[in-house]
Amino acid sequence: MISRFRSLIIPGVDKKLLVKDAAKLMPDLSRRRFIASGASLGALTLLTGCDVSDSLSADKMLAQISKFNDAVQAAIFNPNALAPTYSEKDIKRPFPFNGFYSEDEAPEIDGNDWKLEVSGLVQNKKSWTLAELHKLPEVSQITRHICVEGWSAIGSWQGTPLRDFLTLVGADTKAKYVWFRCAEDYTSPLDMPTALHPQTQMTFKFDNKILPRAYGFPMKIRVPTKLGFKNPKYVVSMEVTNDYKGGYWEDMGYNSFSGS
Ligand SMILES: Nc1nc2c(c(=O)[nH]1)N[C@H]1C(S)=C(S)[C@@H](COP(=O)(O)O)O[C@H]1N2
Ligand SMILES: [Mo]
Repeated sequence: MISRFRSLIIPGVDKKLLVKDAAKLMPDLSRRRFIASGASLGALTLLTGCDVSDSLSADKMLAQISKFNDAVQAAIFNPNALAPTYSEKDIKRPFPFNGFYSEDEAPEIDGNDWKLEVSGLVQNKKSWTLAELHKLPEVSQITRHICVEGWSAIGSWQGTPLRDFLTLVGADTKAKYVWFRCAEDYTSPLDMPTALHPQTQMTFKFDNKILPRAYGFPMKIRVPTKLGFKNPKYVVSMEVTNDYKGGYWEDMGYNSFSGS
């Protein structure tokens, strides 16, 4: 639906001006972090919790930013801060699809053949079948997914906390990154504190049903404290590493930080 070439048009809002105005209102540390993360509309949405889809919420966003103080700033940049959660009625149906191709070109994976490769700084380097992964304890979250391209939507995801899986495979949690590779060669590095964040999830279901092809069957990583591009879908391998191996969007200039 949305390609990386699509320019974003919000009725009544000049995106560039809004981002500029918001940056001006921020305290120094926030502004530096915001600019380092790419100063996108998505990052603004993540910082303020406001969804800029019209001029009304743009005003709300600026009001929110102008209320920033040191305490708010500390909470925003605390790696343990929880992303807000929502209720059933807030879930967006149908949930938007996004990829660097259209939905009918999304990878089609046979769950019987698929395996998750676990490698790098882990004690147990075995590959996992889908049946094995489905036996892991399941938790549910209703959180907001925020895309750097300027849209956001609330969804419901079920799966197992990534930190529990990392413990299970004996990962070196002092390593710097968990690096994900996807079926279509999309890649994304996740910093270890975020990989160990309580809401970061190995996701197998969307809205309590097996993850549809559009949203990353058979497995995605749900990271509600980061922008959407740091939520890899169609994951085929997970490597625990101290090396920064880059990622699809990261290599195009989006800062790897991209989140709280
Ligand atoms: N493998 C893979 N993962 C990906 C992408 C992609 O193109 N390929 N796009 C990212 C981006 S930019 C977004 S916004 C979300 C979209 O997830 P959704 O289709 O579930 O809304 O997936 C992220 N993960
Ligand atoms: Mo995105």
